[in-house]
Amino acid sequence: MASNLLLVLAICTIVLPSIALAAEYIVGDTNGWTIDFNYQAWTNDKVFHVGDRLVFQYTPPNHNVFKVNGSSFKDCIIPSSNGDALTTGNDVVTLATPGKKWYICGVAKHCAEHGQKLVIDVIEEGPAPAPSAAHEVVSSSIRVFIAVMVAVAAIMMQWNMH
Ligand SMILES: [Cu+2]
Repeated sequence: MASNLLLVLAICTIVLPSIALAAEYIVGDTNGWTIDFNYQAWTNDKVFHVGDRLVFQYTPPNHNVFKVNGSSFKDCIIPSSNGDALTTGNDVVTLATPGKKWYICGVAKHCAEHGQKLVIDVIEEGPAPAPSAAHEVVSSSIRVFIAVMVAVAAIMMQWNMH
């Protein structure tokens, strides 16, 4: 029991920093993935990094998600193979590579007539230089804090045993 706790704390020490560095974005926030929403404005205050995740939330089959190229995005050309669409209504997309990513809804004229399209620019893994330093400080303080907690817990358990 006591050693289980230590194990959990040790795992947290390793895992926490990586969780803190990857962000998850609900596309459109509480509006979700829908028609007549300004996704361009939604992206304005956001910086997307490799490793971050997008979550498209909607009620299927009202919408779906196709990842397309720039020209298909511009002209709302829906891919012919429906198998390429994400359709769960809670579609998680991990941003694996840097560069522009384009997403459109393939249902009816949602893209062409209702602006249900999203373009983002994903930048290289790890935050830009300045924020990076801040993140590093934060995550290493968390690590130190947890390490201290583990040490304290270990000492307290020893006291209890003897
Ligand atoms: Cu749609």
